[in-house]
Amino acid sequence: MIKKRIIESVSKKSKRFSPSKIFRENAHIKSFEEYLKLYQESIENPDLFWAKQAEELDWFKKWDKVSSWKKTKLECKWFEGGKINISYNCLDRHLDSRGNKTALIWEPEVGKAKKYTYKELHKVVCRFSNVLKKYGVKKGDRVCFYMPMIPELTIGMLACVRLGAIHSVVFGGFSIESLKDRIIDSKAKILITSNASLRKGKSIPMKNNVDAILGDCKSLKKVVVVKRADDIDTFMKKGRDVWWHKEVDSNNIDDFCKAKEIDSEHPAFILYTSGTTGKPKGVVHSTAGYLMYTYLTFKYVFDYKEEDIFWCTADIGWITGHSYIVYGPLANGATTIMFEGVPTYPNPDRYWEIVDKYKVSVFYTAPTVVRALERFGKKWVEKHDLSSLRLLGSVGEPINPDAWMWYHQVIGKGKCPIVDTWWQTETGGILITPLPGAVDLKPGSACFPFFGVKASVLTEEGQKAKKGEGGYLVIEKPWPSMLRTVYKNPKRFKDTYFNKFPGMYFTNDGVKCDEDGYFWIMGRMDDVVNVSGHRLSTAEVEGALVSHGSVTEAAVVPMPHKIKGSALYAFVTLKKGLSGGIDLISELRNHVGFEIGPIAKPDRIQFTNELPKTRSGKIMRRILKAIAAGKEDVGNTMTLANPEVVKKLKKERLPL
Ligand code: 7RM
Repeated sequence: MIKKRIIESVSKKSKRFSPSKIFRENAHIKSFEEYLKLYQESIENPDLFWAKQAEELDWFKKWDKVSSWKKTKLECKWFEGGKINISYNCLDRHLDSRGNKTALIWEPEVGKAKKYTYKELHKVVCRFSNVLKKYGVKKGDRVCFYMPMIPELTIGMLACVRLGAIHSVVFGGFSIESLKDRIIDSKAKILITSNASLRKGKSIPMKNNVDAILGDCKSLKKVVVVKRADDIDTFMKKGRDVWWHKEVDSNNIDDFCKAKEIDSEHPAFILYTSGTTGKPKGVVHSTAGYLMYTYLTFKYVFDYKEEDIFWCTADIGWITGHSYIVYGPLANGATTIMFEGVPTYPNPDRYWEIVDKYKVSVFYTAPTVVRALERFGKKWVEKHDLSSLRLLGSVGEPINPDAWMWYHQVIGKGKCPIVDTWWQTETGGILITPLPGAVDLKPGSACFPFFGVKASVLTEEGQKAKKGEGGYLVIEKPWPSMLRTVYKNPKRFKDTYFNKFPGMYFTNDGVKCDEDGYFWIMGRMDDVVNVSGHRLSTAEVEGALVSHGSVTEAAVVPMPHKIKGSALYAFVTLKKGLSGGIDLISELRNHVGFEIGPIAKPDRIQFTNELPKTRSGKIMRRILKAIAAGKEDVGNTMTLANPEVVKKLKKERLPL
């Protein structure tokens, strides 16, 4: 175990934290020079670099061509001609060397944990693949998951990719309306859900709620239901709904299912994510490139060692869970933890209890969690032995230096490097991050691009920004796990990511690079907001608000929030004759919860007769954002058709 304290060296500009000698010596990449050398190789000769890395995976057939990029068609391909299987790489290939090693630890909210060795996980995955086959699931078919954080979710995903079926996981916290849209868009054949989810020790029905939308989902042939709780009466429609356990445990189901040979570029999964406008888009990820990239980033960013116990606290309904609970860790043969509960139940030391219980060595969470737990004070942390931790990670939003310091000192006891990892649903894996043995950390900076990632900062005009100058973060060339398209919407793929700076991947994040080349991510430049690390679209929330009978117009903006990072602030105008009160506020919040999910409920709703608009009738969200943030100076109001409304809105502003 690494006991030595991290050496803190203070540079003139900002405080830096270097890894301890022991950490460095044991790391895969041991120095900045080593990182730079490999990085340069990966940029100058990407095909050579990636071919070498790809040798670490198991292939049925090796590729003919490492990579190709047709800029005009926006067609990128990796490991073309190769045949591979994600499930095989996550399971079968470990059976000889680590069959009895724990692959998955499932920690329920309350009750007894479950552990699966690689052998056991392989067996249940095979059995469920056979169940899917029995229901006619074939390569390319879509299978939708709407589940709490239970092992069957991981098992089900691995069973899909084993057959080349495309999974689409819908976060269990989204509403059934959101689920319906996603099932319809992807034309899923099968839905896998649970009879209940557990929250604060209570079972909450899930499948019974889902029933309300199933009639509208014509593509669905079967609904497989996991029995999470015994105390819920679950309606099962004959011929359509089946129990997971009955299917999987049936005597007719075989323990083995051969992993299909899948073309490198075959889609592995769709994951819907919020965008600037309208409906969420179905981000499509590939098979070989995605697997390659999550495998490699997991290994280097988390400096993976065979004896590690890795815990990523995300929900699998988000990309972080896909890549760093399921695929990255299992492709490496790691032990990965999946936790069903929340950080504060039954007490605010739940996470630290788990770290202690399983001797977690690498812990990966979001800044919002760090801030929320910091608020409860050190005493909850000090109840537990956290000495197993050797590395910490952060993801989802910029981490403020105060939270970074608390994470570093109180959780990491000053000895664990923190990898602040920047990436997106679309990028499939981590793109900007420190490598923990090689890089001196600056709190709040995601540091440097990963191997093969050509990241740049561009000005509005598309020029390279100067050191210290803010700009747009772009990735100049495809990397293996770049999204391949937006499901059934290539135009949206092009417009969202490749139009602003033709041929380059546009991230929609603002960034600046300092004099030492460190990247500082400044956050979204579009209408996407990160609320407690959950990615939401203000346009979508506005849409939900105006779909309520009493609302005429709505403008939703982010407002700074101490714990959540950002909260949602809604300005709402009502239909003639209506006046807003507490009851309507709670009705509107619930309505948004119903349309999108509880995480999207605005924290504040301010009613107004008018919204500030330009002469051409465009709502000036920039001004509303300043008002919500409580700024005295809201910027230029000259172009407004109704500048007088600003004063009134400022006066009636609702503080947090
Ligand atoms: C992995 C994930 C993507 C957006 C992205 C950023 C923000 C994520 C960081 C970050 C600053 C980070 N996927 N973001 N990580 N900002 N520092 N380390 O979160 O698709 O749900 O969100 O999250 O704005 O564009 S996501």
